[in-house]
Amino acid sequence: METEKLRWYQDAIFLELNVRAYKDSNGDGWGDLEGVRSKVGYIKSLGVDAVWLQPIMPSPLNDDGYDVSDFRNIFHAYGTIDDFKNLVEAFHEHNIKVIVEIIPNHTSEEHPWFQASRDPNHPEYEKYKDYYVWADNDKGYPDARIIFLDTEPSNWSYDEKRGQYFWHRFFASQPDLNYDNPAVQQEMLDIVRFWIDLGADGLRIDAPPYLFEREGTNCENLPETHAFLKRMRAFVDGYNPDVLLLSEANQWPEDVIEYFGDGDEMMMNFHFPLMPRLFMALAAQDAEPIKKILERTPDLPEGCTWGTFLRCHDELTLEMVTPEEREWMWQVYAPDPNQRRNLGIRRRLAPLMDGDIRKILLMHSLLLTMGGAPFLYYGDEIGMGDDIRLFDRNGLRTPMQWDDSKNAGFSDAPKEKLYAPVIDFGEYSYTKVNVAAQEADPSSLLNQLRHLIAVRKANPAFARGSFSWREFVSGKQTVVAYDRILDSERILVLNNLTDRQVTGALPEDNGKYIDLVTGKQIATGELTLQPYEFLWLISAG
Ligand code: OTU
Repeated sequence: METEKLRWYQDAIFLELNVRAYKDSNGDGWGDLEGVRSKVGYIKSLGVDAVWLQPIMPSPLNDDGYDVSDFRNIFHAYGTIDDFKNLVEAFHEHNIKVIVEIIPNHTSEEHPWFQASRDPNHPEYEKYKDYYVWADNDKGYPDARIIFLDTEPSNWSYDEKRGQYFWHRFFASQPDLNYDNPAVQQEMLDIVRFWIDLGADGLRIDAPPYLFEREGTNCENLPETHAFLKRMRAFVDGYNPDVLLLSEANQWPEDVIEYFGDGDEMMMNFHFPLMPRLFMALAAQDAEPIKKILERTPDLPEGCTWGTFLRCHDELTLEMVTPEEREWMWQVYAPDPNQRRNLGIRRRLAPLMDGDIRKILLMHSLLLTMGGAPFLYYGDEIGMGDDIRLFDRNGLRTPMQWDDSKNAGFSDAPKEKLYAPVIDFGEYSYTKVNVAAQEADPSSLLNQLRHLIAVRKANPAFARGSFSWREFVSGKQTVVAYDRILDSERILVLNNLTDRQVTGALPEDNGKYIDLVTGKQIATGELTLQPYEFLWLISAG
């Protein structure tokens, strides 16, 4: 792979976090930018290179900030624009980049544009009347699927004031912007510039497949949408070419590849098809699903990379699997129907792994060594649990568990003022699962992950070496085995997907190996992996 023109994000490890959930600095029960700033040292200690802040703009929070009511300001409980600048400065002092969320597809219904657009008596109606997608009936674009299946009966909703229907791919409180209107396109480019000017090193472009609508199509991945995204890229390249455009197109590999263009569109996209297959492979104790999807994954243009992840703030989406695979995944990982949401599973990583630290680490071994830029989700590094009694995906977004003091050290506010309850029950209670306890324990998940991240960073072959499959047990795929090779660095990775010991043969061709995680020397020949054990072995010549 090309190493000369390596861009900062191609090697980076990212942490996704929700400001609301991280640390409350002023005792109002809500996390805020100052709170995050007080934790920059902790974030640095994880070894991450970049932080993705989930939406921080003003919003009625019907979709947790993905329903923006003002693209040029900060949600009141999180602080001010100055707090944002201070936070960016603090991250930059620690050499950590900051990614801000841009939601181009829709706004909140409370956005002034929509308020003007829906009301013919509004003084600015003429200016904004075509900012959204309006129609006289709800018959248009019948081939577009409904994404939020659990709550939305239709992609159209009727607006009394305007006397027309408006189009929305997500909640009805999130009307879609009309990209056929050049003014809307320009607004979005201006908003991109606004956040770059404030110091953002990258922008996560939310839900890009849905920007345009065309009759007779499913209204996803349209050529017009790609044309606009290319325009955004050209603008960013001209304005500040170091800024990362990270797109979130939840699509099959052959459709996602279009979002990279010829290296002239988005620089990174999440690998949505790979993610569920990591969980499938573990449950099936068979590497086949991973192999198949990587075979279907095209090479990327230069300067581009995949964002890889295990979990995020959304449900573990099963949109990019077959209906049969989805049924099976639900049975295995979401036996309680209440754990299911839309076409996915609303659970965190640790509970999905039955709290088994061996399985949690094994999944991170896959995440950190298969290539791409890995994303961690806040709290998963200590094995936080979820609270499925909370509505929608909120159970995955509970306060960060810092220690075993009041409110898990998240906030000084009275318990009832917290934006969401701290997890205070069961095996994931903050009294048992928290940062302070794990800091003190060298064998904790937190400390083991820190070590794995450090090893991954010290060996660039993990990020950008060539990838080739190896066989460990003849004729069987119970161990995910592959080589990562970069120049003279040659690493063999073995991941035992099973709950049993597996004996196989280490290839003799490389002489001896060093275990990168323990530093121990390993002889070639027969080797037994313990249940869920993984090894990162570098050839020592
Ligand atoms: C994204 O979601 C965000 O991550 C969600 O938190 C928002 O609710 C949503 O946009 C609306 O702004 O559109 O192309 O399948 O991947 O809902 C992907 C689950 C999206 C998510 C999907 C997603």
